[in-house]
Amino acid sequence: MLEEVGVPYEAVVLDFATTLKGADYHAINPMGKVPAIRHGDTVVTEVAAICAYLADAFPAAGLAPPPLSRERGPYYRWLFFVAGPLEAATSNKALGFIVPPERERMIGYGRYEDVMDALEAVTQGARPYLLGDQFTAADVYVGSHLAYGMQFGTIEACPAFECYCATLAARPARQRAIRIDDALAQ
Ligand SMILES: N[C@@H](CCC(=O)N[C@@H](CS)C(=O)NCC(=O)O)C(=O)O
Repeated sequence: MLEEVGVPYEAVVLDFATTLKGADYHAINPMGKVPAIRHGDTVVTEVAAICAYLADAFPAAGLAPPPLSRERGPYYRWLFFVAGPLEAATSNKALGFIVPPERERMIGYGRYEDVMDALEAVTQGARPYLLGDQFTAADVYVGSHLAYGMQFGTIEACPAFECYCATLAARPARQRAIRIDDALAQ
């Protein structure tokens, strides 16, 4: 997302066992989890919120539909869908937590299969992005979850996911971000 925004930023790399759990970082995110961003005095945590915040804070990058546009509907819909139902469904599946059928009504995502079907339908309809021609922060977030999930086996690949993710993978910002991550991982 930061690469898509295209403004200079400083990355602070934390260590899982030490600095991530230290007092300095807990003052930023009491959850002791990454990522978090600081923009002036504003701190934002939660990836979906960070993406939405950055898109609004840097409108020149064109990463969100205009505030009063009806396109804000699907834009928020898919950001929140992934932060809630998809994240919970894939985490539970990866850990082997099975929701008994008679309790599906009390779980926000209901059934893992329904979450996947909803995402398959929306990615199948992407032209080529979720909102049509305009690439937005929702594509950054939805696409990252799908690509990561397929890579690590928490999401089963299907042609619609693969085609949508291939479009996103071709973006120069995405390629720069991968190079930055890979360099950090060495
Ligand atoms: N709800 C958070 C989840 C963040 C998250 O899962 N962070 C993991 C990334 S590996 C983390 O920091 N884990 C380290 C830990 O909990 O110690 C978000 O959307 O940003």
